[in-house]
Amino acid sequence: TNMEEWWRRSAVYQIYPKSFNDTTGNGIGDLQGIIEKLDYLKGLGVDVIWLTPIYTSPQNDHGYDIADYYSIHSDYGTMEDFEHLLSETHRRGMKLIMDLVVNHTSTAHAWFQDAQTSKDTRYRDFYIWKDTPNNWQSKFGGNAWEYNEASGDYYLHLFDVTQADLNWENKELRNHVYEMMRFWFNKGIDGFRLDVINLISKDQRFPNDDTGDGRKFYTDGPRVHEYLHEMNREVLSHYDSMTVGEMSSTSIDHCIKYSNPDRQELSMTFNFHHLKVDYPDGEKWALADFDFQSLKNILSEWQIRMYEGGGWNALFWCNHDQPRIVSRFGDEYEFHNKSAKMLATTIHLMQGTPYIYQGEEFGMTNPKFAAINQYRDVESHNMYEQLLNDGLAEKTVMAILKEKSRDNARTPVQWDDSPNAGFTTGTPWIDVNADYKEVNAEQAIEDHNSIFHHYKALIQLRKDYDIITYGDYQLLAPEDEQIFAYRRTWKKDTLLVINNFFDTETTFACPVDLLEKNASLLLTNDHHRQLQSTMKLAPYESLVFYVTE
Ligand code: TEU
Repeated sequence: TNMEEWWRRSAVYQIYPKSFNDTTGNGIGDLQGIIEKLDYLKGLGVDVIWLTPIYTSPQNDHGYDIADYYSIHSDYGTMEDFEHLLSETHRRGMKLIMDLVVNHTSTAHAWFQDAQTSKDTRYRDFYIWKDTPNNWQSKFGGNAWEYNEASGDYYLHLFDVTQADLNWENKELRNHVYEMMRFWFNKGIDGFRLDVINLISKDQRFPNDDTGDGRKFYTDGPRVHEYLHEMNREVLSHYDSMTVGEMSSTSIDHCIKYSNPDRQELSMTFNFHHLKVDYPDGEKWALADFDFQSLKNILSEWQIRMYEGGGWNALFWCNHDQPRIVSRFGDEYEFHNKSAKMLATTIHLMQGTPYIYQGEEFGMTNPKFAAINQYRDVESHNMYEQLLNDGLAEKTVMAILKEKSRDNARTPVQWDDSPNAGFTTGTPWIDVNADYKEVNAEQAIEDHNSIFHHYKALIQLRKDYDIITYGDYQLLAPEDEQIFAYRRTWKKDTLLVINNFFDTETTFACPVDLLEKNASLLLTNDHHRQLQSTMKLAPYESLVFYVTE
């Protein structure tokens, strides 16, 4: 197994272009806006930039509904702007990956426009049609089948009604996808993030699901590994690229298969199990504190079993679908700085490739919208209706959205304390978080004790210490109700990572074998100190020691 690939040592920065930086004043971020901020990203130390979809799209799901894979959405700029962005990124020694959305297209895509006209038209078989729908549910609420008047059949849409699922059983469709991927690679991009890629192979019997919503019939489906291996052979193996598969409700066994290099599928996988520890009984649209023991157990199990199986994890707390982590598992008030740093340390020093979502690096928080018309996300609006129909009070529904909506991650990046946080001179497409005068990038760069400088230090540590990339993982104090501590081991080195996840003091007992050796403090969010047998930890204190012989 080759462990030398560049992406194993990289830190990735995710950009949601619509909310990143607007240079035209239309309230929507654009590619020029990204180019303006490349020096900022270089200053942070990131190696790779991932752009969420920038292709031509009706924007019903903000670009995850693609109408044309070969052109740039006009709000974001032109193909020349994209080429300029790519060369400016490369010129600074960074790489760029695109989002590949091929589980579905927009119903505005030319293939679907043709396919919907009749049962025997050219692109009919690129989509999934049935004369009677089964009971599968859309992930955005409601039934997953939509009636099409013109042809008298139903088409499958696992997401929005304007996102029609593609039929991967069709070899011609697959060839079109591979050709499109080559088009982008030949422009010089460095890889892809693959949207819900573990959903592309559906059980062809399309059975009713008597005990669920249908997901067991298409999650990590019957032919998914065959398709990804084919994609690797046809496309990926011909380029020095990285790929990260977004895996919905997946398993460790499948992720080992997706990412073990011997199988020639993908570089690494995202999974979401550690972000469901605040879903009571698995229900996203309900409120609960996060279950700290589950969080430790899930992250540890993925660390250990992916290591043993030769798989590779993408490490992350945040993306454009998740609420802000400091508002979620940290404390955005009294301990904003300390808890954000503690959370960053916890995830960045595990094995895998870390991802930072725009604004996370200086501690952006959930916006706490008070009115339904402040929300933009189709899922939030669907769930608002559904929860009201279920009989919940409006107040309760709004309290749930405030914690759970994907729009929590989608407010404009707060660059400085000028109007609209420096994001736009116009009216932003979604409201700016009211805390931008205190929480913004400019202020964070100036303050050497800021969250930003902590992220920068974590990225640098990964470059300086091989153990972060290669070491194995052991959970310490597994039963402790407040501490998430682990040790990494690599050759003669040990890394000891100690995190207090709560706002009260506690005590950590250091493993005795480490006390005799020479330990140095690599990073903290508190005061400088030595490794001792019993250590009192302040609220949200985080300590990283390096021990070598
Ligand atoms: O998300 C897939 C996915 O399953 C989610 O995280 C989804 O947001 C969640 O189930 C909703 O509760 C990906 C993209 O990241 C997301 O933005 C898109 O909306 C979705 O695919 C469809 O393309």
